[in-house]
Amino acid sequence: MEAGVIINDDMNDALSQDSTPKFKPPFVWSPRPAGSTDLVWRYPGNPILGRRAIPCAQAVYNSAVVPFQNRYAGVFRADHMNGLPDLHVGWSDDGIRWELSPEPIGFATSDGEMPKPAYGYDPRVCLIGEKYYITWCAEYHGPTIGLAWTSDFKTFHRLENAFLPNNRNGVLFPRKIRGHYAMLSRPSDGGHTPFGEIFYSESPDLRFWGSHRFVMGAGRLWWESVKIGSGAVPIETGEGWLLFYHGVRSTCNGLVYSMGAALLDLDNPWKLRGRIPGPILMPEQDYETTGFVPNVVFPCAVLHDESTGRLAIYYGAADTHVALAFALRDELISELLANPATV
Ligand code: BMA
Repeated sequence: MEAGVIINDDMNDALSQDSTPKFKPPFVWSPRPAGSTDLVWRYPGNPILGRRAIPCAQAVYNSAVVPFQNRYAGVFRADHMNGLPDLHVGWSDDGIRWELSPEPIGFATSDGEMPKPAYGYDPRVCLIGEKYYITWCAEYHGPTIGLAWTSDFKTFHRLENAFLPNNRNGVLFPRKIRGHYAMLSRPSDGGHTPFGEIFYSESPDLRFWGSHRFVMGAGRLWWESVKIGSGAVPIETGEGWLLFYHGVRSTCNGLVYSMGAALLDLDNPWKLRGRIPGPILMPEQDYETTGFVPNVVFPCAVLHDESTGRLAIYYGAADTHVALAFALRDELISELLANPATV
């Protein structure tokens, strides 16, 4: 086992097949380093995946993982040697050492009108009821939100794309809200979008989406002044939905992607309750500042141990690696409540 990591076995006792969270595998955790006051701290063994993690890919990053039965399963972004990204399934016993399928996911669809996207990237995985839903950036005359479900991480059933192009960063909520499925997304352009705000949409059936509401826009502070986009599936807390997102600033050397946290109202999630003014993680380590795209941290998944409030954050680093960081739910919530949203 890598240094600094505590695998917490007691959790297994308290959990039944259908309890939430479904931590049958041990929760991965590394305590805050001595002397640090950071709200979010990194796994000392970072990065956990990177260049040539599978032979067909030159980088693996921006990926999403969930506990599944006794292990972890994930959907990973792999940038292939032909330059195009695609999605691959991965498995892990400890959430750190991953085995990735060398073959991209083949999405099953009976609808001949649904073309296979030329590329797919930035997956998120959300458990709703008994099904694991995958949202990702799928190509359809530009980037849009692809949607599929699986119950075994072997067969993936493709649904209709959620929105018209161009849209990115589709993130589902883990339960229905006001009787509807709910999703955050970020309308975009077809390139390196110079704008970006988070919107909320709802659907009765995961096919038809509407009731679109503005949630939050680029911030007043530099670190997120160009654009923002949702990161991980929101975490339900007594105070609201805890959302990890990315915020982007512009510099003389290009864009810089950092990580932020916001609190959304539980019943009306387009109402922003709190927003931590500064980034909670900025590119700093070599694997974040150096890579295919330097200076990027891009959260796509967070594991939550409800009983301890421990959070394990999976994020893409420099469009090259998957890295892991940790935080405590209650510390973030206190900080968010101390910073009520004004915009
Ligand atoms: C965004 C997305 C992400 C990527 C980021 C930084 O527009 O394409 O996949 O990590 O840019 O390059």
